[in-house]
Amino acid sequence: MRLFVAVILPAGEVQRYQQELLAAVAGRDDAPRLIPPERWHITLAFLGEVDDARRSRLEPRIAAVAAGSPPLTLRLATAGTFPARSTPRVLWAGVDGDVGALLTLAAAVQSAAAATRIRVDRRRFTPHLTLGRWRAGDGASRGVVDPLSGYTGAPFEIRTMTLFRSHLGPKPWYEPVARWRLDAGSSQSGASARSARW
Ligand code: 3AM
Repeated sequence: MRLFVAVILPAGEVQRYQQELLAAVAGRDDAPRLIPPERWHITLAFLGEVDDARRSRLEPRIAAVAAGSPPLTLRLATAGTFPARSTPRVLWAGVDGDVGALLTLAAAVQSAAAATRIRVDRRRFTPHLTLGRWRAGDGASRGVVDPLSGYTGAPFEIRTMTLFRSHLGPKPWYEPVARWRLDAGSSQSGASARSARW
């Protein structure tokens, strides 16, 4: 199965940013194809195809990472495209706040995957929320970023991280298959990390 680890945003912030996004792209011919808000997430590690045996060795390692990681406070801020200079393919919203801790968390998840012999792409990790994608011939332009670049959202807390299974196809969807609490600093770390598993 195709897996990735990500954090998701509170519904209130998703709703608020969706308004912002729709206002920014409404009526524009150069807008990307938007990702439905129910699929919005901030990827920590893309794991690719993982078989059941590896997944069962991976999960306790990720649980241990979560148990040792503090909750994070983030907010959405700025926007950009990948690639940054040539024809854009991906429109994203940036994050600020506990970005150092988010990078540490992503590196720890990637190490957990590597320890399970899952090959992860360790290219420079830029935390982002993918909002939309352009396909070749879509008439993409970076101008869509301008109305979003001044946005600074309200701070929100990230208290969990999620292992998603990615189902590809005409209507791709992401199935949460495990979720762990970010539990460092909690008085009952070990126990609650285990009970948070589903
Ligand atoms: O959160 P975003 O949208 O940045 O782009 C895919 C998405 O990231 C990424 O994993 C997330 C969930 O699908 N992804 C998909 N295939 C990938 C690959 N081969 C990949 N990331 C790296 N390498």
